[in-house]
Amino acid sequence: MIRIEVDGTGIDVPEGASLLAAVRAAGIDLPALCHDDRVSPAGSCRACLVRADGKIAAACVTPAASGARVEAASDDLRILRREAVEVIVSALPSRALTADIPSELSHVCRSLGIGPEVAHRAGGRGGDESHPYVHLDRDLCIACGRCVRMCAEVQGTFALTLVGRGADTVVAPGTGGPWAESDCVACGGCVDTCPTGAITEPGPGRGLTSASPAAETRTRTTCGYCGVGCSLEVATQGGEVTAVLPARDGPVNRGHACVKGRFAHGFLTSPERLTRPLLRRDGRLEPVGWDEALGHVARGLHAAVAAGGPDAVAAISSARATNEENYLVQKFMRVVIGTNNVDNCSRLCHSPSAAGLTASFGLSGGTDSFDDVERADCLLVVGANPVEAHPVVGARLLQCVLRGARLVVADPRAVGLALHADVHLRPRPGTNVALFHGLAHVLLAEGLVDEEFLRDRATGLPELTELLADYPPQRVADITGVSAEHLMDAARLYGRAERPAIVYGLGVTEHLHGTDGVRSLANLAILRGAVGTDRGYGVNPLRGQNNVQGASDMGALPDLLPGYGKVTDPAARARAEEVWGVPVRERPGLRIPQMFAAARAGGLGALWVIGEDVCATDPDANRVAEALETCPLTVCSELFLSETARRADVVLPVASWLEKDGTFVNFDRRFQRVRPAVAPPREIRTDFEVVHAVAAAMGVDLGCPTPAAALAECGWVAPVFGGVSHDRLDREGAVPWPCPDPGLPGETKLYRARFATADGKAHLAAAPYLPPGEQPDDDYPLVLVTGRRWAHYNSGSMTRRGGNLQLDPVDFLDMHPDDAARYGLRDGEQAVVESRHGRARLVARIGEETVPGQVFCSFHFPASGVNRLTSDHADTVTSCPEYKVTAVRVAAP
Ligand SMILES: Nc1nc2c(c(=O)[nH]1)N[C@H]1C(S)=C(S)[C@@H](COP(=O)(O)OP(=O)(O)OC[C@H]3O[C@@H](n4cnc5c(=O)[nH]c(N)nc54)[C@H](O)[C@@H]3O)O[C@H]1N2
Ligand SMILES: Nc1nc2c(c(=O)[nH]1)N[C@H]1C(S)=C(S)[C@@H](COP(=O)(O)OP(=O)(O)OC[C@H]3O[C@@H](n4cnc5c(=O)[nH]c(N)nc54)[C@H](O)[C@@H]3O)O[C@H]1N2
Ligand SMILES: [Mo]
Repeated sequence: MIRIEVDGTGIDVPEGASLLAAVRAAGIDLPALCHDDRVSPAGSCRACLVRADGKIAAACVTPAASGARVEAASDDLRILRREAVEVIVSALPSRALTADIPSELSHVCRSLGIGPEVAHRAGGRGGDESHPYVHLDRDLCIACGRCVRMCAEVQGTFALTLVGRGADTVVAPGTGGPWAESDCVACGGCVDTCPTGAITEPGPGRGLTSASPAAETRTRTTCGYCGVGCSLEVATQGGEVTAVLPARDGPVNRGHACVKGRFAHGFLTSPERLTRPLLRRDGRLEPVGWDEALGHVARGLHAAVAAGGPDAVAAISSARATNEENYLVQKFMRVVIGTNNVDNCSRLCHSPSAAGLTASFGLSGGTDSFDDVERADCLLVVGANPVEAHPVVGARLLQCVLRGARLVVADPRAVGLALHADVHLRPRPGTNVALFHGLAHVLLAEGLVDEEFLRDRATGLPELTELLADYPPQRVADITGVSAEHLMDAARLYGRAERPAIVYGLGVTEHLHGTDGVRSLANLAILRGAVGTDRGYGVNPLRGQNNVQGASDMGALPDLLPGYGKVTDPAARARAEEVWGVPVRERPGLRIPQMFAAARAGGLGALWVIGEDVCATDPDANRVAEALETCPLTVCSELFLSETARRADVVLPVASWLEKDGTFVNFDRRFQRVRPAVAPPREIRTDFEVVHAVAAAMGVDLGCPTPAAALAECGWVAPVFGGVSHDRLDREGAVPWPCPDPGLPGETKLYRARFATADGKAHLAAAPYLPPGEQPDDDYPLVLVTGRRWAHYNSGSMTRRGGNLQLDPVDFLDMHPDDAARYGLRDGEQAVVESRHGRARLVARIGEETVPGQVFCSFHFPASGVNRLTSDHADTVTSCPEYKVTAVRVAAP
C-alpha cells in the first residue's frame, strides 16, 4: 500500500492504483465518463480532472505516487470538469438527458449542474435494432470507447470499433453491417459499460447496468446455466425479471457474463411453461391438482417396491437443481425407497473426471482454482471449447494468452481458442490416450520431468516408462494424425514452462476410454510436478452444468454417499445411518444407462426423472424412449413438456434457478448462494418442496425442512462440507470445499502437503491406447463429433424460448468443403445424417472448422434427432457415453 493525500486527508491505496481510484476511495464522487474499472484507462473525456502536486491531470490515467497531494473538490476543478462534460453533452440531442434511461451521464450531469438545454444537437444519426439483445442509438454515443475496450479486453471478441471523425465518431460493429450480423456474442459487456444509453438492452431492462443506481429490487444469485458460477444481480419489478446484470465483485466473473446468464431468462414467462401437474389418463396427459398427482406417484412407488423390491425404483437427479435438492433426492431414494438407484447427468459428462482424478490424486474435483490457472505461463486446453461453452472462462483464458501465456490447444476442430494457439494439435476423435502418451514420451525422452517430485510424491513411474516406450512420436502420429513435429513442439512448450496448467473438457471424457484419457492427461502434470506444488496449476475439468459438481458432491450417485464415501464402505454408511436413522444399502445402485436397460428388460417398476431430458440428450435416444414406454410408472419433474415429460405418466411442474433458494457448487469447487429473484407461477413448486411432498405422501418426514437445514445436515454426513452453511455464504460470498471447519477458509488448491490417495502419492497410470467404439467404414464413412454452440444450452429447453433462437435458429452440421462436394451438400441446405442407430436432419454449414472426414453438430434442438445417431458405447469404467465418436453417412434429403 502507498499513502497519498486527497483534499488534505491521508488515504492508503494499493501500489499501481490510479488517482481516480484513490479519490473515489476517499469517498469523493469523481465523474469519469470514459472509464470503467474493468478495462484499461483512456484519459479522453477529461471529466475526472484533479490537481496532483499542483498540476492538472486526468485522474484515471495518472498513477497515485507515494506522498502525492491531490486536490479534487475545489471549485475551479469542478468548473473545469463541468466544461469538459458540457462539451461532450453539447454534441448530443436533449433526450440524452431527458429520456428515462438511468444513465451514468445523466447522473454526472445532475451532479455537475448541467441541464438538458446544453444538449442541442439535432440527432438523426439513426440506430441499429437488428439484434435481439443489444440496441444502438447512434445519437447518444459519445465515442468514449468503453464498449470497444470491454469487447476487446474483457470479452476478447473485438467485434466493435469507433468509426467517423471528430464529433461524428460513433461505435459500430467492425464488420460494417448490422449488429446482428457482426461478430458480437452478446456477452452484454458493451451494454453494461455504456455510460449514456447509446447501447442498451431493449425491453424493461433498458438502460440498467451493474453500476446504475437500483430503483428496482436486485437479488444476488448464481447463474443456473453452466458450471462457471457467475455471480449475477437480478433486477425485478412487479415480480418480473427486468434484467440480469453481472455482479462487479463476482469471484469468478468479475463483472462479466455471457449470452445465456445475461439475457436468456425469457423462458420464465414462456406460454409453454408447465403450470399444473399432468397425469396420463387413457393415453393422454391431463392437468390435475397436486394432491391427485402426488397420491398417484406415492401409490405407484409403493406398488413398484411391493412388486420388485426397493431396487425396482430408480431416480435421475438434476445437475440443474440445487445442492439441497440433490441432497434431498438421494436421501429420499436411500431412506424412503431403500435403494442406491440414484444418478445424475455427471454420468453423461464428467464421470470419467471424477473416477480418473480420484484414482490419480484422491479427490474428484479439479486440482486448482481458476484464479491460479489464470497465472499459468503455459495453458494446455484439451477437448474443451470454453469460448462457446464456458464463455466467461474462455474470455479469461484468452486474455491470459493475449498477455503472453503460451497456449497449446488439443481439439480436432478449429475452436475459438485454437486461433490464438502457439500449437494446435488436431487428433482424430477418440485417440487422446495415444496423444497424451506421445506428449509424455517426449517429456521423458527430453528430460522435461520433475525427478524430485516423481521420487517423493508419485508412484507408477517404472510401469509408465515401460509403456511409453511404445509411444514414440512417429507411432503416435500414425494413430492420432498429429505430426511428430507438432507433438514435440507441444510437449516442449508444456515441458519447459515454469507454471503450466491443464484445462480440459468433454473431448477427453465422452469416449469409450474417457477415464483412461483423464488419467493419461493427469500423467503429464505428475511428470512435471505441476500439481500440489507451486510449479504449476494441475489438471482442471471445465465441469458442465451449473451444479453438476454439487449434484455429485451431494451423493446423487449410485455408488457414493454425500462427500464421496463409498456405499460399500461400512464406515461411510455408518456415518450416514447415524444421521438418517435407517440402514443404507451396501450394494451400489444402477447407473443411468443401466436404469434404461433394466426398464427395457422389465426389471424397473418406477423411474423418476428430475430435470434431465433423457429422451433428447441421452445417447441412442430411440432405445431410451423404449425404456420409458416399458417402465410402468415414469415421473418427470420439469419446467417444460420436454421429450421426456411427453412420455411420462406424471409430470410435476417445478421452479427454475431464478425462483429458488439454495446453493450450487461451480467447476472450481466453490459453494455459492442461489436466491429466488422472482416467485414461480402460482401452482409451481420447487424440486425441494416436491421431494418432501412425495415423501410425505408415502408417510415419511424427510426432516431438514429448509434448504439451509438440508445443507447443514449434509455437513454431518460429509465432514468435507461441514464448514459450509447458508449463513456463512451470505457473509462471505463463495467458499470452496474441502472445508470441514466453519472457522477456516476452504481449500482452493488441493494436495499441497499430500495427495488424498491411500498412500498420499499421485498415481501415474499406464493404460494402453485402445481404439474408439465406432470406426468409419464404407457404409458410414464420416466421424461425427457432437458438442456445443454458444447461444444454446444442452436440450435447449430454456435457450430456445427467447431471443437466443434468433441468434442460432437450428442445429447445424459443420463439414469441410471437400466432403460437401463429395456428398452433394450445399451450405444452408438440409442434410440427412444416418448412423448405425438412427437418423437425424440438420442444416449443412460448410467451412474449414472441421477437417475432411469429420463432421460436427450440436444437440440443442431435440427435433433434429441428433441423439438418435449416437451409440450406446460408453466409457468402460464409468459408462459415460461415447458422444464424441459416431460413424455416419450424410446425404441431401
Ligand atoms: N453454450 C453452451 N454452454 C454450455 C453447454 C451448452 O450446451 N451450451 N453445456 C454445458 C455442459 S453440460 C458441459 S458438460 C460443458 C461442455 O463443454 P465442452 O467440454 O467445452 O464442450 P463440447 O463442445 O461438448 O466438447 C469440447 C470439445 O471436444 C472436442 N473433441 C471431441 N473429440 C475429441 C477428442 O477425441 N480429443 C480431443 N482432444 N478433443 C475432442 C470437440 O471438438 C469440442 O470442441 O459446457 C457447458 N456449457
Ligand atoms: N450428442 C450429445 N449429447 C449430449 C452431450 C454431447 O456432448 N453430445 N452432452 C451430454 C452432457 S455433458 C450433458 S450434461 C447432458 C445434459 O442433458 P440434460 O441434463 O438433459 O440437459 P438440460 O437441457 O441442461 O436440462 C434438462 C432439463 O432440465 C430442466 N430444468 C432446468 N432447470 C431445472 C430445475 O431446476 N429443476 C428441474 N426439475 N428441471 C430443470 C430443463 O427444462 C431441461 O428440460 O447432455 C448430454 N448429451
Ligand atoms: Mo455436461
